[in-house]
Amino acid sequence: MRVKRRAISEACGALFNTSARTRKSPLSMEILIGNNMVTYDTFTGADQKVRTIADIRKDFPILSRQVHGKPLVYLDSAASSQKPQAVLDTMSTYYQTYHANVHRGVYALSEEATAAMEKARIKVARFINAHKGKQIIFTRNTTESINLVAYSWGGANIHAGDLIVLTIMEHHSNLIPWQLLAQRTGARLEFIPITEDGFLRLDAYEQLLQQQPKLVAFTHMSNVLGTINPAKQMIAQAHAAGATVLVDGAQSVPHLPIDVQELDVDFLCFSGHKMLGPTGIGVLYGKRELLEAMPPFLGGSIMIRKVGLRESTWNDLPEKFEPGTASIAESIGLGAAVDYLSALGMENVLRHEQAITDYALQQLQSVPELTIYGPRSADKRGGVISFTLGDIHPHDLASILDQELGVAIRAGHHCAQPLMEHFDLAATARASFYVYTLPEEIDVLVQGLHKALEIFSL
Ligand code: 7TS
Repeated sequence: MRVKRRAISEACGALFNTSARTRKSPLSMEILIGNNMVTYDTFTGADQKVRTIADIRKDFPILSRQVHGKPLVYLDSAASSQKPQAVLDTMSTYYQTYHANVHRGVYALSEEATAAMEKARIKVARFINAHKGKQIIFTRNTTESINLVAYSWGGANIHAGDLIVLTIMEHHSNLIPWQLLAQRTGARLEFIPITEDGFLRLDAYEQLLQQQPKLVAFTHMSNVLGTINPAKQMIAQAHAAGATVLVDGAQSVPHLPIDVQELDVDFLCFSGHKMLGPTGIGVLYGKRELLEAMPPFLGGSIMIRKVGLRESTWNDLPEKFEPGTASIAESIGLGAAVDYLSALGMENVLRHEQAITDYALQQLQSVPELTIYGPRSADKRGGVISFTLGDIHPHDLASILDQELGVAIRAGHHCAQPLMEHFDLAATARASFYVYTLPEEIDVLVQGLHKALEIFSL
């Protein structure tokens, strides 16, 4: 199926004029964003140590491999990030030296494993400035965290006729659980629309709030458009209207400094695998009074206090929501990922990604027939760029980039079909960046897009 050409340029206009001023030639890898001088290839960590991106890349063994005989250019971190050696070593050490089940053994190995997992919980709590470790519920991923809230909190609090406000830019993981809840309860769903350049229509949001929704759930950062939504303001407005708020932080927690107390968010959901951690571990943060009042989601194992044949009582937080053997290695690995990101400093992570995104937006202007979706300047978006190239199907584009140049990008609907429909598209190509992304990799992407145009014009 071909991407529909119509509406692409109409909906999104021409390529962006980025706001950053280039100081020297791109090769010098320096630009200004706001008042801050940003270098593309060096990184001053939270500890004030200056690291080059080349140094950071040495921490990620996979980045030195080749694909189709070319150095790997990994531009799909929004789908899943790569892992530093520290995370791999931490998990391997656990398996090699102190693996045992947690929260049940009274012997040394089990106690060591339990202590390591609980330490990781505290690290995650500090990373997002949660008040207590017990507000961090370990799940498998963002999807499971949202389902937990929809099933448990939603089942207890949402009734027929209640309104749930979402946005049209949600990942399916922050849409389907609410559809299922609405089907079970008879609740109503309404959606905040977006502007042409991919911002939420806050005027429409205000109008929806006048209908006094019970819940507002939105993504902090769009995995398609890169738009960073004004979460703090939206949460305050929702609270003023009496709504509870869930924020899908799958794309924001890995890339922006997050302070749940400052945001005053009720629930925040995110995944370890997108923030340098392993797969199979996700987080639900919740306000304590909400989590304590919620009934269990899944039953069995250590989520109980006392079990009878016909009824049981529940454990305290966080165990009430963590039945079954935990993802022990994965939670400890997530703790190591949080250490790694904290040493870099999340302000610096954001700054690097804005610099790389800005560079990419500039360089992509050289590609004819390219249309980019989303906000027009790097300081209003995260490191995700979705685009279409003429009539070339994004899957063809992704295959050419992979086979010709070893570039990994994602193509498809990005689990955001309603958003695709809004733009009258079947699919887009998407490049996404992280702490290890080099400007030279953007150059290879641009080279690949020129090559694809050549191939398709034959
Ligand atoms: N929410 C957002 C905003 C996401 O980007 C994703 C995954 C999810 C939820 C679900 O995360 P999971 O860890 O439970 O799978 N996004 C993508 C993506 O953009 N490409 O692959 C996965």
